[in-house]
Amino acid sequence: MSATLLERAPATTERYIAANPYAWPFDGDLRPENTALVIIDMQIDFCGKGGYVDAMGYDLSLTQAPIPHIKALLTVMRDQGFTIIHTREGHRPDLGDLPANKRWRSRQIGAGIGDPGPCGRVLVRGEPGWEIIPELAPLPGEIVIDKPGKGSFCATDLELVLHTRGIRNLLLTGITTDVCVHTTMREANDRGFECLLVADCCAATDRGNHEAALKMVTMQGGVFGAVADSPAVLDVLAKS
Ligand code: C5J
Repeated sequence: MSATLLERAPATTERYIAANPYAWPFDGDLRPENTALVIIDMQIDFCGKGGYVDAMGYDLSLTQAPIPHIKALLTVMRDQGFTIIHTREGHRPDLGDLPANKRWRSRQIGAGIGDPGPCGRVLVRGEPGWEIIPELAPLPGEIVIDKPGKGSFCATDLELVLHTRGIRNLLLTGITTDVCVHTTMREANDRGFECLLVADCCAATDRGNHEAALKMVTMQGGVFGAVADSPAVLDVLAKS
């Protein structure tokens, strides 16, 4: 992102969310016009019975835990006219965008991407397991980004969509904290976006990894942005 988006004229009313390690966003310019809620990979494959994460043997209660918190934030941010962006990790049915090493690794752990499973072919676009869970289903008109990798910017039009809408701030939610959420946050931060990771709206397949991912963000004065819980966000939004 060009420096000009960060250097825009300051908002007439500054608003800050209590966050770690700094009150977010850095300049208090928090408005529906310049801010998006990004909900990453809340798909059956990552938090539903019979999906990819279940097939790998991880505890689904971990990746299901953020669902009500995301729902609450989504409801308020929809009502207030913020941009809502959903992402889905998945591959073309012909697997032409699935690197051989990604497929090989997934087969090592018994959840071969592209192979048949209880929710259809694992992580393949159009299959039941690839769908976003009904509780968080996109509304007509909301942006849905299909991505073949962990980051939301690689091989997608997300950056163009954000620039076109004048979005500068991103609230990041979804699963998993240490993989797709973190990769997206790092990619966004390097592009100049101001990022907030909403901790209780994220989860990993391992509790320690979730905690470590949160801590990483807060180093160096907020090396990738800042971390807050959803009540702190809702508190500020309630005052608007
Ligand atoms: C993973 C994701 N963990 N959505 N994907 O493979 O984080």
